Amino acid sequence: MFTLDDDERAIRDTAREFADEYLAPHAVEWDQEKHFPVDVLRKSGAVGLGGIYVSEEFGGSGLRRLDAVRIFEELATGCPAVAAYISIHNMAAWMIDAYGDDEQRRRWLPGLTAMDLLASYALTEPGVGSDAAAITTRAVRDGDDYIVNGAKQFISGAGSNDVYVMMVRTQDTGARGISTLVIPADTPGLEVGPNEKKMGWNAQPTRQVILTDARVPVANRLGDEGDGFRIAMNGLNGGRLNIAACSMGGAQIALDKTVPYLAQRSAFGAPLLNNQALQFELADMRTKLEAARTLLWRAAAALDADAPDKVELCAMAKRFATDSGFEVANAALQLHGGYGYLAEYGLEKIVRDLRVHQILEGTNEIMRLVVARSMTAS
Ligand code: FAD
Ligand code: 2MC
Repeated sequence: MFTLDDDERAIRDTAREFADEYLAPHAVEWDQEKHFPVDVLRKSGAVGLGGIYVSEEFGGSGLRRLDAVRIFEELATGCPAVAAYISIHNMAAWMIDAYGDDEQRRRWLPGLTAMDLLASYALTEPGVGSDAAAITTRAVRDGDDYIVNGAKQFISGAGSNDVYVMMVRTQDTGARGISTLVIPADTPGLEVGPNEKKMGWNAQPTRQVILTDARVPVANRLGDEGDGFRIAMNGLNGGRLNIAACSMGGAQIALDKTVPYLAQRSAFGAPLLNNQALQFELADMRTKLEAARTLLWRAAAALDADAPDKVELCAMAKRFATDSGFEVANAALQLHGGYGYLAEYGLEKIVRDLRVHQILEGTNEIMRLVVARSMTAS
């Protein structure tokens, strides 16, 4: 698992070349201007990044989760925020591939894998985040349609996307009363709120989505009524790995910038890099990233193998890699002194982007809850 073969290296290198050419040169500007680079997303679709683990039959790249985490790490070296949006899009596309019927897959996947269509994942609501089984957005059956009413909060890509993979309540039976609908963004009755002002992730929009008597065909439901929570959670297992990988990429590039910086910056008559305290800090940063990457690849392999412990391994990897990634990026900023705090050095942007990875796709407290439950369940 730890020595990449030629194919695996080629996949990883292609993602890095994409990041170097199309993401890194613009990342600071996109952050400052809150620009969502849809043209670049379309380019990423053209090189197979729109459906990384979607089956090839419907335009996907048919790769493994293990390939995906390597890809997202490389993409995030260019811009964690854009890489993370691509990861959410991939999660939504995979849910359609995994739980849709052939008609649904034919209808949505070619556009999604090419990234001609952009997808969002809509679970969270204004009053419901961690306790996802408590969602209240309601879909009531009316002939061949559902009438959907409610609101979704913090929806990444909303307002610039084409489809929502949305979790809605169809029965008052907790987790078992949730269904998943694919809702076109231009559905009458679906409106979006203003782009939220955020600490990071400025290169992708975050908006509230409000549904008022939105009519959605029953034919747009993935799986059966009541399958929605399971579909949402299975999507998130892979999503959590990808977000973890985005933390790795952001932190790795921050570390990569730090070593040459300390070598060329002098204080007290010598390069800062000569200072053993700082060398030890660098050693700890690298060790943290290697440990996190090792766990991440192990969890990705478990998901590929559908191993019985995949859920808790994905949660462990998400928690550990996003905490480690943030700590390493923040340490890199510190080692750049005052320059680390300046936007043009790119480090403060990475720190701001990585901070939210400890919150979304399941907070790191919820990841601990998932791991603890796996240890204490009878
Ligand atoms: P709460 O659930 O209210 O939690 C508040 C605090 O309490 C947290 O620290 C939490 O960890 C802690 N807590 C809660 N329950 C427990 C417990 N049992 N034990 C210990 N601690 C607990 N959601 C989507 O569906 N789609 C998206 O595209 C999306 N994108 C996002 C983008 C951004 C920029 C942000 C900030 C959020 C996004 N989210 C999205 C929402 C995100 O998943 C939620 O914010 C997250 O799941 C936490 O929910 P909450 O904000 O309601 O916090
Ligand atoms: N994978 C597969 N199945 C899962 C699962 C997972 N990760 N987590 C739970 N399930 C199943 C579970 O096995 C159970 O199945 P069954 O009924 O067959 O026994 C069912 O789902 C209900 O699970 P629980 O009994 O554990 O449900 P509970 O309500 O107690 O807790 C919890 C669930 C807290 C783990 C879940 O609500 C959760 O993950 N919350 C965090 C929400 C979240 O991650 N939001 C992210 C939004 S997306 C985002 O942020 C983006 C940026 C896109």
